[in-house]
Amino acid sequence: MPAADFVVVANRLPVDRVEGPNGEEVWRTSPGGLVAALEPMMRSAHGAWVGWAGQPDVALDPFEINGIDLVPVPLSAEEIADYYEGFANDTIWPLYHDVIAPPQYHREWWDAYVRVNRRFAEAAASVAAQDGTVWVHDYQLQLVPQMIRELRPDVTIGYFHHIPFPPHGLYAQLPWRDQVIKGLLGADVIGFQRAQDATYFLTAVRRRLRYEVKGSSVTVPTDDGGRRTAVARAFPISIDTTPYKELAASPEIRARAAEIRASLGNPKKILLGVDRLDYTKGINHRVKAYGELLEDGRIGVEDVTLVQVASPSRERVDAYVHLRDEIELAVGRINGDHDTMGHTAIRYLHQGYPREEMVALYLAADVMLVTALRDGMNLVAKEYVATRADNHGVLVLSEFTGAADELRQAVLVNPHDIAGLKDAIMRAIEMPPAEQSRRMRALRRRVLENDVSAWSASFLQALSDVRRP
Ligand code: GDG
Repeated sequence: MPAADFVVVANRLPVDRVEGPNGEEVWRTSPGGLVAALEPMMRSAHGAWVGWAGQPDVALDPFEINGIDLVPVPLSAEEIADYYEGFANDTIWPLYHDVIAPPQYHREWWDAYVRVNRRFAEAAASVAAQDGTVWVHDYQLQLVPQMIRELRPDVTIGYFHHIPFPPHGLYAQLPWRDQVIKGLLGADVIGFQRAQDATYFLTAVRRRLRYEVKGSSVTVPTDDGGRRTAVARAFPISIDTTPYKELAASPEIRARAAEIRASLGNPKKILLGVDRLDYTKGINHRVKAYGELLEDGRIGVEDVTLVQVASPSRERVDAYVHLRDEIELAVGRINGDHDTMGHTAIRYLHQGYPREEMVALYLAADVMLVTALRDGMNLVAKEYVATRADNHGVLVLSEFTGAADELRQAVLVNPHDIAGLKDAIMRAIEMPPAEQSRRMRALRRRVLENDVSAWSASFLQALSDVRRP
């Protein structure tokens, strides 16, 4: 494999091992906005993607799929438990999402995180071409920028943080708080979803390391007694709008949306939630608000149905096991109290679906409920908007998502305020078509103009500006 001018480093490679037509195992690319955004760049510059292939205890040689060179990083089952499920998903994830669940601090998890981050950094350093560019992604790999810089001072390093960065009062809990920000500062550009996240990060840098911060620039001392500049600012991520627009226009998908409505008994209004089953997404708050509206008699099951897709996620982490129990208990109670033979209150689906079915659901939904308690961006909100070509439909959106900074014409809510959330749902259900259309038009303009390729272009531009000012 030749040296790569452009290297992406992410926890997962953009592929899954699936069963082929003759029962044999084959690789299939997993569709995602990130892959779509980076594919053109990966092909034109010679590109490589470094990440875990998704199977524990398997060592694989680099291979190519659809013109992208993939460099698998092996992880043992124990490392997945300690580095990924442990430190990434049970320490950093809850701490960075406002401690909605209590973060667990374990020194063995941290040790595994350091060890695995070093392995990713070594893999990236060994494939990057002289003076190449490396783009590291997300909270699983916060130490990688600095580790790559030590190994390969010639390369330009970018880092993008997909989740929130917490206020200093919370960040300060982290026993390894100085090491983590030093790790991130190894990058030339550190990208965040919201301006607020960048501000919190810069505050941590000033308070903990006492480095000089001016605007979005940090002066970082180097080992040889010199100094360099790192830039930390917001680059709100978006979606690849093309497949959503195309699927939404397809007659088969439109027919499927009508079929979904019919199978729910053709209620007047369908409310929809689509989330990974995660405590940050506010699924329980949404279910509670909807249940109370039924209880209060403000809506009836014949008229308004809630469809909730909660796709399985992190099922070996305790907090997720408990969350699932809580949600399913609440849904079961509400359905038990309110269902009729012909109508269900909540159609709850603990399943993952192909993208075609997701788009059919978006088309069938009159109201999209995004009630996250904290969310880096929330792409579901943008996907819903991208599919609403007729400018109908209402997005109810939590203020605590990155998307709320951009999607100001949504019905914005504080999901902790159940009374306010109930009123917002009623307002969405009753919103006149002219108002829906005025809001949706503005939302669509925003999402379609700022798609994921605009996002990656602006990040890469900032990266080349900082390296060659
Ligand atoms: C992290 C940050 C940030 C979900 N269920 C199914 C399915 N999905 C797709 C959605 C959407 C994606 O997964 C979820 O993206 P979100 O942005 O909503 O949330 P996270 O997974 O938490 O993502 C987040 C994001 O990174 C990007 O930076 O926005 O804040 O937490 O695309 O459609 N897709 C299919 N079947 C499902 O069942 N096909």
